[in-house]
This record gives sequence, C-alpha cells and structure tokens, in this order.
Amino acid sequence: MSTSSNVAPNDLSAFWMPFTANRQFKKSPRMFVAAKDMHYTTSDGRQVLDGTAGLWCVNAGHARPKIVEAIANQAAELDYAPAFQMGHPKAFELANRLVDLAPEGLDHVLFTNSGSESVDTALKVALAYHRVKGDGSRFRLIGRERGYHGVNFGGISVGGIVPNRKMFGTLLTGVDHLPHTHNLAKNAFSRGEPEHGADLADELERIVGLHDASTIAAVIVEPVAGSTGVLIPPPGYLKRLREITKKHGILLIFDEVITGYGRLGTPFGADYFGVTPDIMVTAKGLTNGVIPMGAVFVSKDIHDAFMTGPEHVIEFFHGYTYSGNPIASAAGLATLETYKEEGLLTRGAGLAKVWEDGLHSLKGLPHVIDIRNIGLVGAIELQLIDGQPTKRAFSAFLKAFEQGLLIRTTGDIIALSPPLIISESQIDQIISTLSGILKTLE
Ligand code: PXG
Repeated sequence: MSTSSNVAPNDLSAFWMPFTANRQFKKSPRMFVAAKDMHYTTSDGRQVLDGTAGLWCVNAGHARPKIVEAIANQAAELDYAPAFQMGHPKAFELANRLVDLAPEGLDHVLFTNSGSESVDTALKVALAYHRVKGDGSRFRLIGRERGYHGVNFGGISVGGIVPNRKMFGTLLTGVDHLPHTHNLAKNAFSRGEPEHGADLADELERIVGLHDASTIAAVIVEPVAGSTGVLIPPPGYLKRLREITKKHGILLIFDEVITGYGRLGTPFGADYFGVTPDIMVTAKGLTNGVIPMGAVFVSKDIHDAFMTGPEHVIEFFHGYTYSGNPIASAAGLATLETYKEEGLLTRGAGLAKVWEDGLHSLKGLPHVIDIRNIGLVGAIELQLIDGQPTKRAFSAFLKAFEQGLLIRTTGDIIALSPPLIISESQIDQIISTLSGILKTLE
C-alpha cells in the first residue's frame, strides 16, 4: 500500500485522469501550476494563453479577486451547512439572483455540483413532473445524435456521442434521438448560424408519430452543441422544437452548461435564440469554474406542480450533500458580481465580429474543411488522416501548447472558447498561432 511518504511527488501513476490519453500524458506531462486572467503558467515557467476558458468554464478569466476573496471569507465564516432540511442565506440569495438573470418564467432553481448532475436532475424533474400531474405514462426522453449531456447514466442515455455510450450497457430505456444538424456538404464555412437544416426539427414530429406524444416526457438539446465540436443550429430550428414540444405537452430542456453565462454574447443561449425552454441546465460559468456547482432552472408551473400534499412531507426526493454548498454559493455570487461589473455576459457580442473574421481568415489553410463560429465560440474542422482519426487535431493541440496557446480538440475538430475578458490583440494571437500551426501540420 502506498502512503504519501512513499509516493514521489512526481509519480503520476495513481491518478487515472479523466478523458485523457493517460499513457501518452504520463510519458510527456503537461502541467499547469498557476493562472491569472487570460494565462496559465506551466510547471516549466511558460505562459500559456487560455483559448478555452479552462474547459469552457472560466468565463471571467482566472484568479479574479472578488471570487478569490469570497471563497476565503466563506470558508472561514460558514464552511458547510447541511443541505437537507436546513438552509443558509447565500444559497437563497444566489437562487434569487439567478432567477433575475434567467429568461422570464424560469422562476426556481435546484442546485447541483456539475453539469452531469444538472442534466440528471433535469431529466428526473421532467419525469416526476408528469407523474405528479397524473400523466405518468410520459416516460420517454428524447435527446439528439452527437449531443453531450455529461457522463452520468441519464446524460449518456440522451447523449449521442458514440464512444461515451458504447461501453456502458443498455443505459436508460425509453430513449430516442433526434438527428444532429451538422451538414458539411451544405453548410461548410458558414458565419454564425448555418443556412440549411431547420427542417430537421420536424424529425421530432416523426418521433412523436412513432411513440405517441402521450409517452414522451421531455426533449433535451444543447442550444449550440459544444463538446461534439461546435454544432450551431440553423435559424428557426430551436423555435420549431419549441412549437412542436408545446403542441404535444412535451417539456423542452435546454442544456446550457456551455452556452450559459455569456458564452454567446447573451446571458443564456435561450436569450440569443429567443426561445425559452421549460427547464434550463447550467453549471461551469456559474462559479467561473472555480468551485464545482450547477443550477437547474425550472418554470413556475413545474415547481408549483410539486407543491401539493401535506406540508411536512418532502415534495421531491432528490438532492446532493453539496447542493447549494456555502462556499460554492459564495463563489457563484462573486462570479455574478464580476460578470455584472465588467459587463461580461454581453461582452462577447461586441467581440463576435472580430472573432468571426479572425477565425474565417484561416479558410484555405491545409486540411481545414470547415470553420464555424457563434458568440465567443469557434471551431476549425480538419480533414482526418486516413485510418488515424483524432491524430491530426491532437498534434495541433500539442503544438499549440508548446507555442503558448491552450486549445481543445474533439475528434479532428479544434474548439475555441476563450474567457470573455479576452482582448482583440489576444484574439489576434490565437489566430496567428493557429495559422502557423495549420501551415505545418502533417
Ligand atoms: N452538458 C453539456 C452541454 C456539457 O458541455 C456537461 C453537460 C457535463 O458537465 P460536467 O460538469 O459534469 O463535466 C457538459 C460538459 C469539451 C468539454 O472540451 C466539455 C465539457 C466538459 C469537459 C470538456 O468539449 N462539457
């Protein structure tokens, strides 16, 4: 058995890293030891520009003073309070602030500790809602091909990323999937929303026709699919999903774990697209990624449906030890203050054109088969090397890291989502670094 005294500090074997090529990493580790604003510091003392806001979460940039201070103060004042049958003021305050920020009608919040937990919470609320309304035959959940809804069983069941699903048995039953909207043949190099594919929302009518509306509880989609490589909806697509779900009494869930908190230049994707779901799933940017926390917004109608029966009885049998944790709540409040003071939830709108022009200037470079952008999100899709998928983009990732830029790759797609404090010259730096790398990729 190993103890801290007999494990060398540089022994990397015990930590089985998440979504990482562990053997490759441990042969040639890439370590961050500090971060401030737009930059990480590596263990060998280099500065790396954060092109991805960590993992799409550090929207206000790193080590922001208000957030750091709020966490330290809260840890000293009230470190933990039981989440069940007890409360503490900051969780209520944060819920109130969030509801004020959210699209009208989303009046209540359940707290979780991650996007994955938020997704599973949302799916459970949807199923239970129909049941408390006396409509328990609505048990089906509809997701979308290529959707990412975290890694818990509910989320991978409605998700549509094959490697995330195929190892894990039968998953939830009673799940069906809409087609994704990605269409390189018709939409490659679109700026913003791509022209073709709004009609794919009508596939929901086909699924309703197959199963009957009376068996369907909810549809869950990301307004912009992020993790799968940035798939932007065609104009009108989400509105159509809203119409069809409403018509059939099906709840619409937006998974805004990535699109929430300013990523598109609006507070939420729902604001950007002018479509309000019944349930909105968030995490990541809620606390600037600093402390794990998620928030699930639900409509008044959904919340009120549970508030029946004897008052001493628990209305919804769900929650986590750390739901609304005091330190997470303090981090959330300080994050919202930072966003407000610096106008970060809409700052992306002002930068979107510069971002778009920069990205699309990479058109024509070797292997680039598509470039996509919306708000402060970008993607560059590369032609895969025959028989070696992911290799080309991963090699771009390694080169970028060596050259002082953090990017993300998924398959052979480079995804970009910098902190919302980014300057125009830092956008130029991202584009020129990538341009150099794309010219030299095998
Ligand atoms: N829903 C969506 C839409 C997400 O993007 C989750 C749920 C799950 O969140 P948690 O907090 O459980 O990880 C996510 C997470 C990437 C990347 O590089 C994306 C995510 C996580 C890590 C990496 O695309 N999204």
